[in-house]
Amino acid sequence: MMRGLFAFAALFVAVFGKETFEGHQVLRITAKDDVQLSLIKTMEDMVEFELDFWRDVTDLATPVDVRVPFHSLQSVKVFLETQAIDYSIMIEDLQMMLDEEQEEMESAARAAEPRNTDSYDYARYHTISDIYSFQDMLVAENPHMVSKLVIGQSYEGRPLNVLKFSTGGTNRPAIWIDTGIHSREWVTQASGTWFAKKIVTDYGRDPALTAILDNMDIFLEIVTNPDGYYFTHNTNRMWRKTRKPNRGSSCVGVDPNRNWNAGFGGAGASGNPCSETYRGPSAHSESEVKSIVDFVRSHGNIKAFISIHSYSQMLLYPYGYTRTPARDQVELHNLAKRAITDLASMYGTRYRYGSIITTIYQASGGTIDWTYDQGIKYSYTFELRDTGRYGFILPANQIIPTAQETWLALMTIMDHTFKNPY
Ligand code: BHK
Ligand code: ZN
Repeated sequence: MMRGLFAFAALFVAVFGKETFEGHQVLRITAKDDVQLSLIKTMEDMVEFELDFWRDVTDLATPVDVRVPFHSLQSVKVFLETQAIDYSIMIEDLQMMLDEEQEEMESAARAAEPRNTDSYDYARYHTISDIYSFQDMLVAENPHMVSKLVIGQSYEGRPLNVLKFSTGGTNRPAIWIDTGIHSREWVTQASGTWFAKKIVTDYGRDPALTAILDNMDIFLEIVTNPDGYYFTHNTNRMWRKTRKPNRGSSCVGVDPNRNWNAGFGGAGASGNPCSETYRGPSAHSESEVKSIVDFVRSHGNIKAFISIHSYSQMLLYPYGYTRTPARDQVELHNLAKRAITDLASMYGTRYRYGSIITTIYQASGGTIDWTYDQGIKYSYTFELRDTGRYGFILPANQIIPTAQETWLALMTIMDHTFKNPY
């Protein structure tokens, strides 16, 4: 019966378009003790509730944020109240927030198409085709510094574009930055677009960036999960995973931050294709992941790898799959502290920092665990704004401030990488 209902819902969306979130609430749940923490954890297995954990169970200091569909609201609230678990309503009606976001995007889209990257509206969210055009304009405007590599294609056949910023040399030591591997984390692709423009603007003006680019290359993949990104614009704003169908299941997609060959299959990922943290049938099964793996291996000279997510305001380093501290833990920790201090200097935005497993939770198959084990010492993940007031639906007027403050932290990491060759 339940299964039939899901199938019907899926069919409805396939025929009539966009999934709506009317009456969905995002609840913030705060555990008082470990017993409550494990009770909240059991909610992950209540499949019929169709809960979407925006921020998963971490520790007593970090609240859990969960999107609850209208049909489950009563039951979930009764469950929490019965167990005397505290919660508050972070988002009253998710669809109302999405309508505002959509309205803002449409009013921006009615403006004239940008003819160059100066007239591109960095303070708005954009479709994938806008971002693809942006990339081509940036290359055309800066032929001596920017080129576009296509490192592969997504499951649905979209190009996996990587912008290469280089002032010469062959196979210089390089810095990798990716945004949007989780498609619904929209502020990350928007910030990535801003970073691209910032690099061409600051080269020759900012001495620190100029020195870096005179000696190293920067690779930037803005839309790292293009099928997911397209899907968030056209069908389901809350989509996180890839869009490859799973054999033997009606659920689609793999979590591309659990698909890497680093502790793959261990705790902190799911073997269930319907889970938001489904690891996939095998390591690197997703072409969006495998294309980066092949690129990193064939390049062979990447010295920093920075993978950008949202939200929670955290700067994380390996490991996620093991409690064994990274060999470079002390250096990574001190550099993270400097980076978040510089980030906070602009607008006072506060970040937490530390290893993945000690700061959030155990997660296996994650991106930067793999890159670190490949020998890329400066492997970091950012979780950008905010801490949950808006979560993934961060208002567009926060894009530029988010990108600006994050850029300070990126510069700190890139500068350290440049000055500490290994
Ligand atoms: C970050 C790095 C490595 C492993 C996990 C995480 C947290 C991240 C995730 O994959 O569960 C949370 C998230 O998407 C929100 O960006
Ligand atoms: Zn993410």
